Amino acid sequence: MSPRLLALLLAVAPAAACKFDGSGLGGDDGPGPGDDGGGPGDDAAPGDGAPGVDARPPDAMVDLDADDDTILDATDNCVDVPNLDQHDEDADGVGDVCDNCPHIQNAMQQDTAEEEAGLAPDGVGDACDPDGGAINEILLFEPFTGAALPAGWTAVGGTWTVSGDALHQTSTGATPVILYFDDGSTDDGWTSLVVDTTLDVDTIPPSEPGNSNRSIGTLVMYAPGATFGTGYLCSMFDSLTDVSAAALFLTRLTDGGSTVGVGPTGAAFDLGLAADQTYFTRSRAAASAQRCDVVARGMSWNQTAADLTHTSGTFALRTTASAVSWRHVVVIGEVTP
Ligand SMILES: [Ca+2]
Ligand SMILES: [Ca+2]
Ligand SMILES: [Ca+2]
Ligand SMILES: [Ca+2]
Repeated sequence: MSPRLLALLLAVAPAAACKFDGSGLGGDDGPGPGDDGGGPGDDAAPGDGAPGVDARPPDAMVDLDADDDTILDATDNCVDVPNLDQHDEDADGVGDVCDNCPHIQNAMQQDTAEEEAGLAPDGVGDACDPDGGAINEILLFEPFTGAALPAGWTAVGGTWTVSGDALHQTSTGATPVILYFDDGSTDDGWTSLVVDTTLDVDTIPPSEPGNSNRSIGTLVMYAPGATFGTGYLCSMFDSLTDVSAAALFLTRLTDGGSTVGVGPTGAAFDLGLAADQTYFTRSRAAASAQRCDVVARGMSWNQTAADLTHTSGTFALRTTASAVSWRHVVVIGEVTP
């Protein structure tokens, strides 16, 4: 227990002891349970027969701060995991560090999706579990609470800053800009990676020559390259000059800036990509199947492709001609039992 907390407990001890008297609040007013005297004040030794209220026996003391983070259990949003900052990204009353879906409100923390498959709960809540038939794990939760890019993030073009509990990308030029994550881990035990983001579109510039297309996407299984790298791009795409071209694309990005479409060629969605809107996106890539969802729009695209040649665990955020703020990024890995 911290010295600060101990001091706090000692300061409140006389008031707490009164509760054991049972004869009234506000000092010692006569005989009562646990009271052996009748005089005011508190004597030090339990059961000593001296006037006054006996001190509480040590074994009756309750640890009011189970995780010793100086936030008492009664108000701690993670009772068993120290979290002095009490940050609660999704405002569901459960602190980030103990929330089994830190980005989706699920105050009940239900985790029963694995039951049907005869598996034990995997610690990923039903509200965000990509597959109850597999064992998943939240590999990374980045709420961007600091004042700078967290460790492991690298920009390829663009201006990226962190402030106000979000990551901001403010470049709106026609050239794609990328921010990728790589913590140096080479764990390839995962059969698929899921990347969830919640983002706010801040600005989409008016149509300009060479700047008519705008897109916001996530690259999964990303590997940096000489130009833009490789990976599967789940992207919301919109065009000011051709509304019918607005689409949700799943594309295989090849280094050199070109893409090989594996998404809905010719299938147009009215995406309505616009400023002042919030989107929740989920991108998923496995060795032979990819999926792209923009949940807020009820849109998704599945693709089976066998051309995946890299299994890097890294991922990236990518935009073209759009200023965007990401509230958080969550990466969930999956192991098929
Ligand atoms: Ca605590
Ligand atoms: Ca929460
Ligand atoms: Ca939650
Ligand atoms: Ca689960």
